[in-house]
Amino acid sequence: SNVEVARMMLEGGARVIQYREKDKTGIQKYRDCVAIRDAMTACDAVFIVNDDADIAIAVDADGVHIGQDDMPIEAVRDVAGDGMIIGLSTHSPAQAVDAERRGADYIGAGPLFRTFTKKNICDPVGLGYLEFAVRSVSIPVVAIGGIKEDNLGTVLSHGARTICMVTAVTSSHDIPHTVSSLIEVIGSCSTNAVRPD
Ligand code: TZP
Ligand code: MG
Repeated sequence: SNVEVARMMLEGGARVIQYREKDKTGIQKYRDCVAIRDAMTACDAVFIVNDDADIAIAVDADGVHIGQDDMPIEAVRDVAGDGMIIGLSTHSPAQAVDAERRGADYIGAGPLFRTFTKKNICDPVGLGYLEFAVRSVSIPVVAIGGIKEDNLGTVLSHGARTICMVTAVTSSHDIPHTVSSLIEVIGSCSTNAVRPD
């Protein structure tokens, strides 16, 4: 279940988890999020809810994540307040700059590679865009889309400091071990800091 997977990710040391669920009802998502919120509070980890600002607020999540076709970020900010982290998916340099200007707390940059996790997704945006985003905005840039153990080094070498992985984690037969070894790779990458500051 979502809750079990989240617990195993926490066991492996994940510091941020986003709840992303497209097939459940509001009440099912709310119940999942209450349980995940509790598990994450116990670990002092950051909990972000995808799409549903109302659920994020109701369960006292740390943040909400929206996409380019969702409500404008200003409207989400009005509803969610200044204390809520708002993340915005971006797919181009113009969107990255715009997201920061409009008050995003972090951006997603991707999809970097082909992925089957998300429906109706644009073509891979390329590592050049990741590099642009890391150098050009001062908010965190979350690299996303088709990132696996075998291309993680490449993603890190293009400046990513924060990595989002779905398939690479959820398809594992030992999620805590997979998460902790991925974190070790990320932590040991010496090129993991290209921002000129
Ligand atoms: N947004 C851009 S790519 C993506 C989302 C939600 C899916 C990432 O999943 P995976 O399995 O790590 O490619
Ligand atoms: Mg969305």
